[in-house]
Amino acid sequence: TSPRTQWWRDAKFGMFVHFGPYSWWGGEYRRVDGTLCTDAEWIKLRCEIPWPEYEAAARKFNPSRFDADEIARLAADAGQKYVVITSKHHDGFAMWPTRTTSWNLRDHAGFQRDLLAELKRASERRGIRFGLYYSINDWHDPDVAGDPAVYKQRLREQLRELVTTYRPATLWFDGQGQSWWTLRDGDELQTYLRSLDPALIINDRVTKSRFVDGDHETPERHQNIPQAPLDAVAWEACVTTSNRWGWTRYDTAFKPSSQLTRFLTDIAGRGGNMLLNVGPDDLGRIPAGAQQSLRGVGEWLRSHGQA
Ligand code: JFZ
Repeated sequence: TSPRTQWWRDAKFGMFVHFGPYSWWGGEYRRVDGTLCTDAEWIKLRCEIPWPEYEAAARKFNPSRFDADEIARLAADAGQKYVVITSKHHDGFAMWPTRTTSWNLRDHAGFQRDLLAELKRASERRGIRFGLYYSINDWHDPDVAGDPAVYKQRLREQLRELVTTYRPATLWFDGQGQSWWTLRDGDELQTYLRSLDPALIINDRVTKSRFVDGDHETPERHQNIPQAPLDAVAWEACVTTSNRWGWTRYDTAFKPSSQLTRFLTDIAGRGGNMLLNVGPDDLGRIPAGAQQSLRGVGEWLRSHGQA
């Protein structure tokens, strides 16, 4: 409970946004033999899409309907106090115009706008803090397999760009469970990031995860409600509005606001934060069902004097 993390612990409720070239596929990949393979942000790996094909699709990725003002307004209406958007997911595609690789939204897809800058501006204008998700693992970068030391240097440079350009309030790491990513790498990265911005809030997946492999799984994980951690440990449950993180055409079962409100009060009541995910579609629009669920949570919060 340090003053540095006070705003985050007070925030209780944030918006998670999974958006990238995987969204272009809408969760469906038609194999050459005509069969359909479905996934979401893991579609490249799970459906074994060849890189040339995935890269060609990413060129067509054109999120022209991404409306940062609308997203920030939705978050504000829902009672959310921070947003965390994917700057780079496991497919390695950078959603900002990085100098470290052309595998990014501007150079590869030819999309000129800077969506991260737009969302930061729109959010902060509404008093909502801006945060970034970043995947340590990177399926696209050849140095991950070839020379991890070179990749780690590039990763550091990407994060330097992100922290100095967008000044995120929080960094949400993921994809840390690779043998080449050691506890020491995570510690060193954390120290480096704090040298760039001492106020940064960084999640535990920079090095380790609360969840460890064992002999059995704990069912809470699948409901996205982790067991209550030790007292005074800051924690955050991530939950998605539907059943997937990235947008898919088939995933239309949005959780009703009553369910999301129960999750939120349960999590907040046990001292945690809830990071509630939306997956914008191929053009960048938040699905109507997700919008409706979010607004319902906001209405409940307001009717109980909580927002
Ligand atoms: C990871 C990603 O692989 C996934 O695509 C998504 O971004 C999600 C938010 O994070 O998936 C995980 C990682 C860890 C756990 C569950 C899903 N876990 O520890 O239970």
